[in-house]
Amino acid sequence: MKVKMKWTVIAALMIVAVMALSACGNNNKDNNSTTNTNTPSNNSASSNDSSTNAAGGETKEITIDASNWKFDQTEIKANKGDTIKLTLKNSQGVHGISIEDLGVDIKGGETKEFTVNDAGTFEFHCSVQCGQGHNDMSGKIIVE
Ligand SMILES: [Cu+2]
Repeated sequence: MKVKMKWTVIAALMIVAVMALSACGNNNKDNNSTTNTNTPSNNSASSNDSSTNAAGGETKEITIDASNWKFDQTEIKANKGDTIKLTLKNSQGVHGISIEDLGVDIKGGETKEFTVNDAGTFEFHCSVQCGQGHNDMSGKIIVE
């Protein structure tokens, strides 16, 4: 009787063990399928990000060097949605950059970050009365 009982107990334990294993297997499959459904949604999220980038969203760091009486860059090109990080460096004299249409007004050594959301040509000019060539100090940002 005792031996038979032992075998019954072992058989029962084995059945429980097999069920537990298969239950674990099912759980793993469920976890995997959950991970799999998460992965495509993550991918679509990142593809949304890249489509935002395709529509613009690039950050352009531009340093304009000003001297008497010119800016070293007078034509800056950007795409709609780009962020422009504009720095003015005065290598000679005292100058500023003002882009009225974009609400930008910086002095030498300053940096202004702004986003261009609309296509167009935005003129900038020196904002400091710097002398005889002051009126010649201008340029434009072309947003396409
Ligand atoms: Cu000036």
